[in-house]
Amino acid sequence: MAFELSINADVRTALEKGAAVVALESTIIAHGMPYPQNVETAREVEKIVRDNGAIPATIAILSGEVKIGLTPDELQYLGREGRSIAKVSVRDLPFAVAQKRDGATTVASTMRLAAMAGIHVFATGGIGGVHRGAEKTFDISADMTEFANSNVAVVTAGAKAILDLALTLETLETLGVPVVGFGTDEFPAFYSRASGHAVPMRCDSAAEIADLLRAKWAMGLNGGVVVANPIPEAFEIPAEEIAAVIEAAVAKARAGGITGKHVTPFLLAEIASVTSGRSLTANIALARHNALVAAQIAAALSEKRS
Ligand code: PSU
Ligand code: MN
Repeated sequence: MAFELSINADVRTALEKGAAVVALESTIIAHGMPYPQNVETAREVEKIVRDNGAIPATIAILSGEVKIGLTPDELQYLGREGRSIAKVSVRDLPFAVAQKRDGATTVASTMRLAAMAGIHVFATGGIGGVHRGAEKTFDISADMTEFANSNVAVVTAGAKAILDLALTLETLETLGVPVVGFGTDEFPAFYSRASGHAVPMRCDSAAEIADLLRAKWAMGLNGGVVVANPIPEAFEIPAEEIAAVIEAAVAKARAGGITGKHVTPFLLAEIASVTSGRSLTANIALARHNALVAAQIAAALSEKRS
């Protein structure tokens, strides 16, 4: 079987010119947020990328076709169908393609497909990581190992405190993945700007990040970079306020026997419901901010290339 990515015209033209492109994932749309906020956010995020000098490439699988860049109708379809669309991580890619299914791609599979397309900057909400209790469950997101493989910088609001952030940072260190605080010395905890965990390095501009990426890949150091970008202050939910909600959600998932790929979407929905949508507002704000920073990094990277 011959395989080809379905790259839309805008994205293809930008890639051919060496212009700035930002990849976007689709699990955050189908599984990370409720309809219709998911579609609204996906559209706004694409617009923010464009307004900041880059072309957005939202990635998903539709009827077995790997789409790099979606039409507005395709975005709407993904958002409306939501959780009935399979969450597709790297291991699920061949099944979705062979069976001509629809699939919402996670950070891991979006990174892999972006790299195949030649896209090196990607904006998400928050990456997956090492779950609490992973020493027993082995629940470590495939996002972690993907960072060791794909040459993609991912702009993320740190990682959620639904995870074990200390183990997540240890794992990234083991895998040789730079974790860069963007204007911060602390690894952000998604809803909160602070986590109590230091980042190993810090950059204060998109140009500095672009330099780091060029150095890494010029040295033959394959793999991704975590660009940890804290949620804007106005939208943050302080760690003290959200901690109990997260703990209760994790306990409920455990008691309910939620495992595997269902854990993350379950926790996100549970936290949004318990906070009466405040966590959703925070999630939207940080996703938009990550898109802005990713566009700036993609623009800086394409300048240096030309
Ligand atoms: N974190 C979020 N929102 C999300 C996700 C993570 O704040 O929507 C999604 C991303 O697509 C991420 C995936 O790659 O969940 C991780 O799932 P798992 O833990 O099953 O690997
Ligand atoms: Mn998992």
